Amino acid sequence: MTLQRWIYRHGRNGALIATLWGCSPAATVASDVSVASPEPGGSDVILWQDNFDKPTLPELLAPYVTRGTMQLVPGRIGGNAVRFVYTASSSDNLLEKSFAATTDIYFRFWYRSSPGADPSCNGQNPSGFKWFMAWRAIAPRYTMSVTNMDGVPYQGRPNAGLEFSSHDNSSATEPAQFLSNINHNVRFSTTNEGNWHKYTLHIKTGTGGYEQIWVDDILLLDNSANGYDHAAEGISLIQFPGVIVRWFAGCDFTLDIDDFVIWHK
Ligand SMILES: [Ca+2]
Repeated sequence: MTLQRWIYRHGRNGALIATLWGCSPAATVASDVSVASPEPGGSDVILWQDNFDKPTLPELLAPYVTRGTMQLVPGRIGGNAVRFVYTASSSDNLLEKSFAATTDIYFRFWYRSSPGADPSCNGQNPSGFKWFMAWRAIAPRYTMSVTNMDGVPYQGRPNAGLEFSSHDNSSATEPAQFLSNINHNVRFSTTNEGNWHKYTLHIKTGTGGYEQIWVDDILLLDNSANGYDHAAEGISLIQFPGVIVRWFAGCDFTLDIDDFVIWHK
């Protein structure tokens, strides 16, 4: 086995060990094992971008259809952000945005919850919340959740607790929900300490389509090798940060959103 192949098989730890041995892995190998989340750049087409740095809440919300209770709060890197206040009277909170139908599309935003935020409310609501919904105009939508559900059909292990998951409602073969198959050590329940975290989603519709989710540049979910069926129609509307499937008293929390961008290659 060549050094490069051995490093590839053993990932970052392999590269570190090789470095400690005095070997110098080639730059091309390092890029193979690094899976940073995509960002718009170069010739990419920005479909929508918002830093939420508006002086008032009405101005901030003006470009969107909205639902629920929102507030203007300090932003991630200065400026402002939008806060969604989850309570018994406001458990379905969202921004909605339309754009040209796109079959290979990327979304990125930053989120910050109040410390200890728990959309399952101590497991009473195992469905969690519909975190990010990506709609086709005619065919069924995608529902990206934060959920305690194990997924149907069973994927061989129980949900680790409020995993980021994916579901193409148009698919007959993809589990609902499809769990974080690459890395479930990073979950909503490990990122709810009150700091900002980055969520990145890539959806490719149609034959050969798949979904990928990163949080804080860590690839959590990738079903590109699974060959699930998907409706061909592109995404043309999104809604987030979404509805709590069942609300239980005593679990109020807030969720802040900043620096949202939608793009395609
Ligand atoms: Ca901002």
